Amino acid sequence: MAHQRLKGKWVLITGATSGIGKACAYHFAEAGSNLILTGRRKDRLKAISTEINEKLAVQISTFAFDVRDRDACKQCVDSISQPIDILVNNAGLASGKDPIDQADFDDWDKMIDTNIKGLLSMTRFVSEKMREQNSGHIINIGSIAGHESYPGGSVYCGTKHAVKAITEATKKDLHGTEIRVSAVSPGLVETEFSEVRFHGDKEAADKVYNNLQPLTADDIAEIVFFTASRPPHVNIMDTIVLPTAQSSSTMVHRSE
Ligand code: NDP
Ligand code: 8X3
Repeated sequence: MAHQRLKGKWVLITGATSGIGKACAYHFAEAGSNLILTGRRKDRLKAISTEINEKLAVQISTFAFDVRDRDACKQCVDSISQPIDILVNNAGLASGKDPIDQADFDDWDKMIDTNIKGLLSMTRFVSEKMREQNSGHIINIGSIAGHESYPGGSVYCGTKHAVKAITEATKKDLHGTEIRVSAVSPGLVETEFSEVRFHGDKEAADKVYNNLQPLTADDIAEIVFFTASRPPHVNIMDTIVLPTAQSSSTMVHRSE
């Protein structure tokens, strides 16, 4: 039944070239949803859509652009003629984990421009269309870092707290319409996230997931899919999902 609800729907996923976004693409395609996949890496977008279409006869459009480029966001949304039924605002990153007095300004700009302003641009353009069609669902990927802050995460946590606030305010802005607005807020998920955070330092990235069972991108995609596949009168506001071995941003149990 839940799968039936999403058959033939058009789902726009930002950051579909890796991790959670990519896993979402497969989950929605398996339910028969059509996909609009975006991200900066064009080769990956092509490879993922080819792989999905080898198994599943869904329609897939791809748009390679940087969500920090507002004009490119607008061009992407303007050029989609189908109704956008679901927007998964997933593109995002952590860059660096330095304390506030030592952090790099470029890292800050990247996180703020991508996680907040990129998400806002996509929401701005897509929500305008959704209001016209009086339907749609915006699902923002937040984080446990949007609920509690940790040392070295001042700006990343700040951006994810912003995602929480934006999700709540967007719901209120669209009050009285049929549009749903949700967040999914994961803890530790093993993706390319930590490699990006530590600027390609694979050893530092691997340490994050050492001696614990982290969440997988699939675990989160299932929850995004669950959120999207509720009946139209059900709006899940936020779901915090942690690995069993994690009890807060900083409490992580590692087996010896
Ligand atoms: P990945 O690094 O595996 O994926 C990030 C995705 O975002 C990639 O597809 C990347 O595509 C895209 N992206 C990054 N910057 C931009 C940009 N400027 N423009 C367009 N696309 C961009 O990490 P995750 O899958 O883990 O991260 C996805 C989301 O989940 C992020 O918002 C992250 O903050 C959040 N999250 C992750 C957690 C984790 O532990 N992994 C936990 C909680 C939340 P490309 O490089 O091709 O542009
Ligand atoms: C990603 C999870 O704990 O590294 O949002 O902030 S964490």
